Amino acid sequence: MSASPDYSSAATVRAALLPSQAFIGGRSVSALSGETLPCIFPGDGKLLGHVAACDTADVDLAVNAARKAFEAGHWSRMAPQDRRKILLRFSELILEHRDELATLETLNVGKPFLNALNGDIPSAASCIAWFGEAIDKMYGEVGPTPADLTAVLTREPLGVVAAVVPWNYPLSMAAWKLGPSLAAGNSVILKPAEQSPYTALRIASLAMEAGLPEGVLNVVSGYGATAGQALGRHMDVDCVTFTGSTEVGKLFMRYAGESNAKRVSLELGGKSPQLVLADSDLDAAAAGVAAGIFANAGQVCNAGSRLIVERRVKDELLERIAKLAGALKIGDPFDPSTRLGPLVSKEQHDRVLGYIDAGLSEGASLLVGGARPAEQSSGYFIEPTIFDGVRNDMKIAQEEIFGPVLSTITVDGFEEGIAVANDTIYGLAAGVWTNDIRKAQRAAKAIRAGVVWVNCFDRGNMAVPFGGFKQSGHGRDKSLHAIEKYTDWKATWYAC
Ligand code: TXE
Repeated sequence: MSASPDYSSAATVRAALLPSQAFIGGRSVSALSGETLPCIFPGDGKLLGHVAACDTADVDLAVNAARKAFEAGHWSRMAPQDRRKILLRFSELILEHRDELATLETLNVGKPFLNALNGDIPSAASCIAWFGEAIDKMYGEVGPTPADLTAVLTREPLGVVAAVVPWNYPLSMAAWKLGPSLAAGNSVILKPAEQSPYTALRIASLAMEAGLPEGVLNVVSGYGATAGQALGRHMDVDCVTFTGSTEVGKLFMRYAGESNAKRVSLELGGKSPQLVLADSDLDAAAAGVAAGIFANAGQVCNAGSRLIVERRVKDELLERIAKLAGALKIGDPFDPSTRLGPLVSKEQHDRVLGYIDAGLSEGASLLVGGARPAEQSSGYFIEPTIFDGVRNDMKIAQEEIFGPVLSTITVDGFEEGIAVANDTIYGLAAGVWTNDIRKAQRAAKAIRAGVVWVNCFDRGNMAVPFGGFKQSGHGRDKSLHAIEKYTDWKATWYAC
């Protein structure tokens, strides 16, 4: 990186703080095989350190520890009021370690430090607190039965939950799974992505410090094909909750079918449309579209990666989005003025450049960006990129790029816009920009997606569910609906 400090040596200074072991049964442990995996700082591509590369044998240990803890009942049968206190303390400890966790997150994935500090970390803490607060306010049910019988419906934890999460929001995604599954009384094995294990490993000991009994939260760092697959195929895991690619989500359904028919919930990829109608406020739409594709360098499952715009305002809108893209400062993620950090890995960098090439060879026209920024000679940076003249059957309109690349498709009117918006295998999210209330409502009803934002994008809070239609998955994170993923209803009949 040009004229910027050498963060891999800064990281060496902090090396003592970098986690390196998995967390199983309440203890930090190396992988039984002694194998490790490397952690790289995406800002310069240099090695930070190594963490345990767990495989089937370590996963067995973690599942045994989790099962033992579940059966012991210290957590699973603890009064919800007491679980609440521990989760609230856990949330506080995350906040107390906010600087350290944000540093780990930025070192691992290269996102701007201020985003990690003010976004990812507090949002993970508030998620844990939200579910802690919720759990002692949820009631069972009594069935409508004849007078000689009483049927009591109770929500029971499932047992052992495996949470397999990605690298784009490592701690937040972990919290979305941990909050509701732990609150409901389950034992959990968290598998962070191989690119981003640090914060997951660090919070395991914070959870213990908060009072979580040993074995209730285990963290197995490792590769997907080994540790991830071992969890998916394990006969004693009751549920997998996954966020990641559609391809791997389908594998988890297969693993479940080939093992113990465990419950699987999936939050997968997307190709979210941003439908901008000619009557919209173009300044607001441009700001929403730019933020929707360039935030987190486009590595967002609900990134608004397909701009579908009415012809008569297309040029005007693109001019504004291009101006916003040009103003984004790219560079060192620890610099407070940086808005666009690097992509997470060399693999992801190559993949996104490959999509840019595909766009060019399929005949789309490159309006801005399209390459590594000239000033960044190392690290995995890509300029904010806008394609015009995209057809919806092109690769860059159909496949999830997961980088700062916007594909613009021009339409002649509302109906065509809706048809194009829905012409995708995905259905995670969508944005609609219009000042016509009727069109807004018609669009919101017609678009097949789990989340539709009207005249805004990527808004949310913990009380509102998030998840997709179609091949973007099933099951919902956040809100009380998330508890449904980690509990089963038990009907108990009493004869009177
Ligand atoms: O995801 P993977 P990758 C999309 C995005 C991105 C692409 C590839 O388009 O470009 O996926 O990213 C674990 N069995 N999303 O390869 O592989 C893996 O270790 C069991 C969208 O990083 O899906 C990690 O913990 N587990 C997404 C998790 O799956 C396996 C976020 C996610 O990794 C496995 C991330 C296997 N065979 C990527 N292979 C979103 N929805 O936000 C991998 N894993």
